[in-house]
Amino acid sequence: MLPHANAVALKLKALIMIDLYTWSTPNGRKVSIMLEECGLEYAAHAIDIGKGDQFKPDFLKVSPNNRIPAIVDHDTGLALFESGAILMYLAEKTGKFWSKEPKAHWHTVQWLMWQMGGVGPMFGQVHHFVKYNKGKAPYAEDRYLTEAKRLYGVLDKRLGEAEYLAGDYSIADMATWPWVSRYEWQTIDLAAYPNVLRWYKAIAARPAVEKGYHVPVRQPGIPMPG
Ligand SMILES: N[C@@H](CCC(=O)N[C@@H](CS)C(=O)NCC(=O)O)C(=O)O
Repeated sequence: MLPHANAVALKLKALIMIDLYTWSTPNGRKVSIMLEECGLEYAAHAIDIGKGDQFKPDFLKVSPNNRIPAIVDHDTGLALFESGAILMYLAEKTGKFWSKEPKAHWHTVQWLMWQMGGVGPMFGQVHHFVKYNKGKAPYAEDRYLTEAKRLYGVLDKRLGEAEYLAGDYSIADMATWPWVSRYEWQTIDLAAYPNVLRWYKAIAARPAVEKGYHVPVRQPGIPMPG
């Protein structure tokens, strides 16, 4: 490489503070939305989980659980997997979207854990059984859809009390919203959950959410109930 080109490449690398390894899924979008919300410089690397990219040795060095998303922060040298941990890390790094006021701080953690332990795994099972394997396991379809509807009810109740999960818009909303954006896959009518619908539309209208939604591959637009 020419010395000048070398210098340009080095400068570009310095600007790209964070490498994001991701795919167009709810867990991946949590992190691209947060990066966009924080205005951090990042490079998105597509890990096509349909083609098995998550099992490639280079990716496993960053994410030994063979799942997206994962990041490498060149500013600190830290590599991280697990979307909830990444959201907390980025919120702490930037001082954004995670209140330091104790009550709001712990409510953010509480709703983030609710998403990580409840919404993500349960809605994921709904996608597996109801969308992709319909008719093969009626018991599992019913079990996971019933649980998803229970979780939608909990979400609707909370959003009837507060504008966002922890009061102000936070990493807890960024973790939950991408899963709700798959409401069609879940055969869920958002009109049945009016507070969720209000919250869903408000978040969808944020420019950073629109940008983060299309990382790493441009998709048809954000699903929007009529
Ligand atoms: N708890 C993990 C779940 C990550 C996860 O399940 N990622 C999926 C895509 S949404 C994946 O990479 N799947 C690849 C596989 O199952 O091999 C997180 O929140 O980061």
